[in-house]
Amino acid sequence: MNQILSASRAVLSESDPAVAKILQSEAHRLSDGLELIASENVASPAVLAALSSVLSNKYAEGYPGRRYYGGCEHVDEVELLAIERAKKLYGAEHVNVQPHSGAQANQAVFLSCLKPGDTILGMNLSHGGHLTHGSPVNMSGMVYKPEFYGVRESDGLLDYDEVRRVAHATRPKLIIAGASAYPRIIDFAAFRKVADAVGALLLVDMAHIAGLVAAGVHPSPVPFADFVTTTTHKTLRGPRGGIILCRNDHAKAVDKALFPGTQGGPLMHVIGAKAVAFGEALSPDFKKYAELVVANAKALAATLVESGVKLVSGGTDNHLMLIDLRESPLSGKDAEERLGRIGLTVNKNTVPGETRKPMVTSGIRIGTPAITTRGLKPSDMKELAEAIVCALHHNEDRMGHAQTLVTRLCQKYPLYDGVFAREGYAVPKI
Ligand code: DSN
Repeated sequence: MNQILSASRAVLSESDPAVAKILQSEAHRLSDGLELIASENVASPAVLAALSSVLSNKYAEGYPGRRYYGGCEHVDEVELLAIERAKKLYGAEHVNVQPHSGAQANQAVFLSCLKPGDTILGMNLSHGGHLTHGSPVNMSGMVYKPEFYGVRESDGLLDYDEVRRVAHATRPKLIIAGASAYPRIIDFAAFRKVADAVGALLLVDMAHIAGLVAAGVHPSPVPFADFVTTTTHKTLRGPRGGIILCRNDHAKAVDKALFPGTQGGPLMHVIGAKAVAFGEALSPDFKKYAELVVANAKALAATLVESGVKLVSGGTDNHLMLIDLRESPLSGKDAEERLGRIGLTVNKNTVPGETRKPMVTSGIRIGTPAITTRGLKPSDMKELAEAIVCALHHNEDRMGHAQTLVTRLCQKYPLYDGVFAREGYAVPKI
């Protein structure tokens, strides 16, 4: 399988050494460190093969059987296959697999059911929400009237009483559930109850947890929501992109809002890769993978807490945790930089009660989807936690030891079974 990677690299090395060199540097970066960004993963060689396929050449505006271009018979097949697999994966009535990203999936849902100026209610960005759920710097907060709910400062948990209170006070047309930095299970039934009480529609953006939902290790929002959006590249481990799931009564409006409402030609190679990823996610192996993502996160969180690290909400139920650095001399930015120096890639993140600027922050978000794909197990989390703790101690003497621990884990679990390491990184001279 990994020969696919070697073959495409060989082609590029010969035809464009400049780009090949950059790609190989990135392969180095990925191989020689551990990816802990909660929204990233390592797509399979089969997903990458579909991405670099002839499907990229095709224009196919429209939908299967109703295109504005000739020659769409095969891309129709692949889009229908992606739809059928996504429906099976999530038990959804209707699926649109064309969104280029999660942001565009959300935008299309808004266009399908809202008028400019309508009120939307989403999770506060600094409490773990998402930019596209009403932030004033995003189109969602400019075109619509955003209101927000958040987590309780005392325990870091979603405050469903506040959701209800704000919903009753502001009467939103659409309530948005879903987060990009929330480490606990989300109660979708509670959101449905609030939406029904105020006559709102419910959108769940499950981008972060889509793989966990597919594997049944996080409750599904599909029975409760009018619309569900997700990216396909996070815990779901597919290509970068988005999809929309909805009930049949919203299908026509959603499809129209996506194309021609907000997008032009669909990326057929990405849709092909989505079909591959959904096929992988339907396999029993994927269920084991998702269970291990959560087991690794729980083991890492428990060891960090034992070592005195403060986590928002005290732990995790899913694939991520948030280190709270409000009492540390290090900011989130400092911690991101120090962890980066020992090969641990993370992102700085705001925490509830944040006082620092968004480019500085008082938190670090850590996720286990990518390291689990790489092969790390709960028994490795002690070593990983030790490396993190050393780097966060603001003590230069311990950085060397931390680096040794990370290198040992990278060598124990080579990326793509070591295809990059085995073949070396040599590229022709430019
Ligand atoms: N930017 C993504 C994340 O890192 O969570 C969300 O879209």
